[in-house]
Amino acid sequence: IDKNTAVGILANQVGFLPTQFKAAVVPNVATKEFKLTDSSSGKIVYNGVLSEPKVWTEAQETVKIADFSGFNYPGEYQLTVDGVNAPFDVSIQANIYQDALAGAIKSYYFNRNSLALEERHAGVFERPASHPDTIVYVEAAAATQERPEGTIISSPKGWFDAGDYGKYIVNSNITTYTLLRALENNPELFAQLELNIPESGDALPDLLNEILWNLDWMETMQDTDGGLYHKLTAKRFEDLAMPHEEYKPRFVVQKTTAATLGFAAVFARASRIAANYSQQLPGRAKRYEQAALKAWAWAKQNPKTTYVQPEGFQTGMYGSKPENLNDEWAWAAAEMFQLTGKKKYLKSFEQPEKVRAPEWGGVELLALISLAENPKTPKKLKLSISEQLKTTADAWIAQTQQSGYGVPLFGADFRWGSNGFAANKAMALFDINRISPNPDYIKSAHALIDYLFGRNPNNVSYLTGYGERAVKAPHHRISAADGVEAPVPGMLVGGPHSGYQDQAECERYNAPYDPSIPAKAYKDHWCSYATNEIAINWNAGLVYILAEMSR
Ligand code: 9MR
Repeated sequence: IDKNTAVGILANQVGFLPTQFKAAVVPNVATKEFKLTDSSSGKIVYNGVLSEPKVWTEAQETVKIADFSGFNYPGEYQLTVDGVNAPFDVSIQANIYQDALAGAIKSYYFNRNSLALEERHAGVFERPASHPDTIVYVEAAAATQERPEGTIISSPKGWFDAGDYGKYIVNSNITTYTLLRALENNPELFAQLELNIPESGDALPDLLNEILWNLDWMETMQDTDGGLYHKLTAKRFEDLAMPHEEYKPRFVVQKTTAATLGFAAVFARASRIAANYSQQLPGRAKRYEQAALKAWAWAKQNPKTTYVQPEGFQTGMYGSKPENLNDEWAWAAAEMFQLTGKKKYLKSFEQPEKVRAPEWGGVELLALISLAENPKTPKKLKLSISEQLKTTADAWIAQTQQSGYGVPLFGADFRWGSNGFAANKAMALFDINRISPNPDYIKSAHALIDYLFGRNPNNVSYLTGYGERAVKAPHHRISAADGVEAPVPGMLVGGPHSGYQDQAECERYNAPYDPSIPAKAYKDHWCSYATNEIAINWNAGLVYILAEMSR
């Protein structure tokens, strides 16, 4: 058997929906067939033919595919291939992703800032309150006449961004927006889904309760002039300790156009959604609308203010170049147009030349989807957007067809946060499929879910707590410091790429890894902040696609 092939049968460890496209990657064996056996009776229930061997350049492996999409009876099975030692346990069930969905949302609760997590909600992950953020200093570059340097503001709540304890508006923007869209697209699902969080049992969906925890924080990040502070962090990343043991003075740092435009997009959307809950959230839709309008006005006055890390600060940047703000403008314009119905906003929308899957620094696709779904968008523009979205998705389908693993992941997709990017690509495929239906888009989206949950060369489910071989040691301070062996569940780790920015750290822990093959450049160890950190934005894409799979 080929040396450069899969380590075993690789497939989705969480399981499959009966209606889902289903496939496993198998090593490049001589055999041409595979079979599914019922785990309890031992009877063969399905015979399939393996694909021809095919290379996936990103993994430098030649593998075969066992496609059993044609088999759709719920149950527990073993997938076996002659010449491969270990069988793979396949689970097929309706609602198979509901637990993972609930877990992926609940992880936001586990990462809440300013709150004590009580045993009845958090179980073994209970912890004292930390980072009240009621005393936060205005840093020099953020100062105004009204709030000179050193002014104290209160900015509680929100979620820790990632493995660190900072709070960053740019990343909160795409995260919150994505979660809002998941809620908006699946009202019935989320009216039912209980998360056992402190607000559970109130008159709002728990997903919305969780989102409000962050919206409440985001509102406090808007300066009196309408601009958004870029971030709220200490000067440096925290030591490895629980949040309540790691508190240093925190600052709101700078105001930027990207943070402010994204905030306008989020609050325009949030305003429309809050209007559906006007009984439970009286006055909220109006307040959010005002916040969005004020943000937009500030951005108009400050169209190119980008982030410059002040002397002495070392926390995350989430920075954009002044010439790269077209996508943020497009996003805010699309949402302001939808909120107000006023065409003037579209003057700030320029159709992009190239469309990327969404990420914190690339949001044009979100603008395009918003405009494609808005009944008021001018017809000609809408047509051209639909065409562009279709071309974009078709290019991804070509990647799927070229990949031995059958996934649309290629080249620069393997960057910091590749798993989050994969989740967002799947999200975009579901979105584009609504606008321009094509079963191949769904097939590729399903393949990406399979990839994240185990059909990958590292043979790991990248979601903590879900899957037989799930990530064990994410770069997440709470998980590493809480004395509980299992990591906090429901968090998607960033995933493989060749950057190896954490080389020194991983060598220090005697846990180096080989960064040369993009899809394999991954280390399940605390040291690997470049491949094994968690982050709220990556999780949001996953929540979105799991909701799509849970209708
Ligand atoms: O997600 C961010 C990624 O795109 C950048 O390449 C990387 C390095 O600047 O930073 C990532 O964001 C981190 C942030 O700066 C601080 N909190 C942890 C985030 C996830 O690693």
